[in-house]
Amino acid sequence: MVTINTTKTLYSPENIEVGIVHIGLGAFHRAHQAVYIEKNLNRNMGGSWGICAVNIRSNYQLVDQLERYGCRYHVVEYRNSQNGHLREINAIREALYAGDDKEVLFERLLSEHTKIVTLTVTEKGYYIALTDKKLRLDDPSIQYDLKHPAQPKTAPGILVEALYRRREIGLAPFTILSCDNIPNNGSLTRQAVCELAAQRSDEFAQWIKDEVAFPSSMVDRIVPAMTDESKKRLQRDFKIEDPNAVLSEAFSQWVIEDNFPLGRPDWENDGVQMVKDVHPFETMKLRLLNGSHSLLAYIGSAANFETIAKTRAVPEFAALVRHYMHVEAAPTLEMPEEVDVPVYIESLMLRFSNDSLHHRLSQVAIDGSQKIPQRWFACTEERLNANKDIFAVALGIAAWILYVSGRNLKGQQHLVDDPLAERLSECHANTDKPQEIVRNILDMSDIFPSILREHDGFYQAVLSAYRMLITQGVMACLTVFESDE
Ligand code: CS2
Repeated sequence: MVTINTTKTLYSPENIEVGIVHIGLGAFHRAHQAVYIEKNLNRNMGGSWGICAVNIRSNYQLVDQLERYGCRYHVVEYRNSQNGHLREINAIREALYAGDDKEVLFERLLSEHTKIVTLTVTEKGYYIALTDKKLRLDDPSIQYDLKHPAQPKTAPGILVEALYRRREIGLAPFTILSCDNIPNNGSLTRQAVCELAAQRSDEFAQWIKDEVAFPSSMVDRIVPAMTDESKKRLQRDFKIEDPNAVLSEAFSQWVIEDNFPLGRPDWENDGVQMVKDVHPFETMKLRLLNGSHSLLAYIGSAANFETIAKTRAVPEFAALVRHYMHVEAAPTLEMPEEVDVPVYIESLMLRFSNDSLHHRLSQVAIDGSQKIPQRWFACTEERLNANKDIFAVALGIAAWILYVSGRNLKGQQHLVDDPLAERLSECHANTDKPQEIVRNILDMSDIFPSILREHDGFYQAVLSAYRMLITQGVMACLTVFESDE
């Protein structure tokens, strides 16, 4: 029996002005930023911070379906399998699909009411090279945008064109707020936009640097992709017939650098932490939460587990994750003052055990080549420099190397959803020698920085973990981590 609390919309949605354009409408946006805006509108009984949520390349269906329901949907927040909170959400006032024709989107972006553009376009959506942090000008999509600046395909292309047009008509630029899991996501977005703008003129790029604010933010809420099973569960537990409903954990955090020249919602009254410097929060969350997630995803998949909660429930896996956080990651972090490391780590362990989420390892495993560098590499470099072991990360990388072969230890196949999937798979082609496979992968200079590529200790650590993984299996590899559960 599930205990349900309900929060309903208190304002009149039809009176809400759109002040925010969000690019990247998916489950995460619906269960995170849109919930904060809903709280804001409810508390203020309305306002001008409604959202126009946009997809630019995929997921037309969701846009269409949301529009059919007047953009009203529900979020179910599971504290655990017995307690849930049902929220009605009307904060998204408009859903757009801007595929081949971007003019409706530009109309929105050129409105004087649009003060903020938020983004969840995933790591790869910024077209920034992971190693030198420069815009990937040779990427075919960026090349396309350079040739068709008025009908761009990428998020940076859209932002550049919209800023260009706003400047032409003398309208102050909107603030751009990245909500993706990337360190320094504000400066990274600025880098992408300014470099692309510089292809038009240096003077335009300079104007962006001078006039446009790119605050950084840290976002945190575990939101599994919806499946038919989870939709049925929502119907059963909450009696809602809503194809656009999403479920999430109860926990939610949003830390934002307070830099909004055109104004912003009074988010601080809705639980958002408005701060001067987001960096310690971002790195803490990325390395501890996301870093652990990726470990569970790849090592858990090698052992044939399906969800984060089921994997974390195995004491040896819990020991691995605790070791990774306490020993390999946390000591390399400059933690936010108010955060107590052991308390934060145990709160993550608890969140990972939320079995109501059915958070699939395969979801976390997507785009590994784009995710693991910012989750694992900084602490690894620091430990290698100090001649310290990297058992957990080396095993994580070994399991990821196995994962990108498209097979698990039993030889069962799975899809590798990653922009570099083809090249990663080629590293396994024509050889089954561990030393060659590991070398081929670690030589990929668009993933591994030279400091790791050229570090023999790093290669040896990954190779020995990979050998052990494929010859003795996952559980044998986990014996080095001491279990206390
Ligand atoms: C996960 C994140 O899929 C992933 O890579 O690690 O989506 C994670 O659930 C969120 O960042 C939690 O805030």
